[in-house]
Amino acid sequence: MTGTGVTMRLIGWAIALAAAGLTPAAAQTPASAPNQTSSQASAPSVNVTPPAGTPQNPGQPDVAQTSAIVVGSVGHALPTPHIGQPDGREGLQTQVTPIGQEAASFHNYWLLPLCAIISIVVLVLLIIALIRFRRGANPVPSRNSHNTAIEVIWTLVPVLILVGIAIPSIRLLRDVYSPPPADLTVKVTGHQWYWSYELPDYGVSFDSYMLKEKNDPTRQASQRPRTNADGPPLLAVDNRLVLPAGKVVKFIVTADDVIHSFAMPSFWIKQDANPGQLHETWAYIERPGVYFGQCSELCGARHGFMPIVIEATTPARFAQWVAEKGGHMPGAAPPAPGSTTISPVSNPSPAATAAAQPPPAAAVYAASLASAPTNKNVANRATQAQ
Ligand SMILES: [Cu+2]
Repeated sequence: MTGTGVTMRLIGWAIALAAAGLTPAAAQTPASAPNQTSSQASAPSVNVTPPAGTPQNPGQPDVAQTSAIVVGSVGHALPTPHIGQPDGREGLQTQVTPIGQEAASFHNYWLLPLCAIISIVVLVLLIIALIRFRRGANPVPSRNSHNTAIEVIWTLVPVLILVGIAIPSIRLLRDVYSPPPADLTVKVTGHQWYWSYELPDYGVSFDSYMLKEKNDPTRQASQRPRTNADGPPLLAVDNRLVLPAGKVVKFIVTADDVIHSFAMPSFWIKQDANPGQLHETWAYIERPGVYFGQCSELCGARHGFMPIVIEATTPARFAQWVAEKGGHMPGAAPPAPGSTTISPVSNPSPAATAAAQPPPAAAVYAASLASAPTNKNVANRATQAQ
């Protein structure tokens, strides 16, 4: 018995040591991620000079690896505090889609109070029963076995409560699963352990990796470290998905290895990404901003290190980002092979950098709030589409 216990303990230690050896180092090296080269090539890295003749990411613009990031430029907008990221508050994140607002209202102002009221009522009834009908106060027990009025009440009240929950709940489900016509489509693919995005109508596709901390021993010299301008630790990525605000975006979600989950808390999106299957979800992002999410399905050793960052911006800045990614607007001719795109990120000349300086993020944000379409716009469009 003792010998078996020692053997099992040794096996346990061996497994733990093997896992420790694999997880931080081997499993986190980009060698396990076949498309890291393309990610690095399209990511604006700092102080990296690839050796002469090194093939850059074919099919993507040849982005200068030595270029510095213009903080606030498209694809690098500054996150807004308390929006689109966890900030220590209890409860749900601020919702920036009509579906999210509907769901959050349902949760905050209907489900949660109802749960609280039911709990309190049941607790009070229990306390009354314990005190009033205790043995000491009732030496001769009651022989009642029926009370028609009470039986009708305790049947009807739960039925009414369930109907009261079901009506707004089914209405929410209907709204989630009857999206308005999409303005653009994004294919999202989960990989171990990064995301890739494809905008087929715009000729844009790229990979998105988490930015590691400066002092992270697993970070390679070619990998740009995270800064506060990128976002919170473990949530910032090298390549954000940039989308236009005020448009209906359809996400086609899949995976190429194991099950992942595409989750954006501030959009009310959590969609499993299954290999071999396409799932659809959608968002109407009401205002520009930087929104953070994570893979929400346990998908392996680095499950916690595949964040999602969506930057919603104005249509003009979205078009600029598409051009920087080597894409084209729908209907426009794709760029000629080998042509270089001028962009604030890929062209680090001082004049271009100065010209690319964006308006202050706060001003863009304030302007977007003033002109943000309301929930009704989407609802009307959905109604018209039916
Ligand atoms: Cu995952």
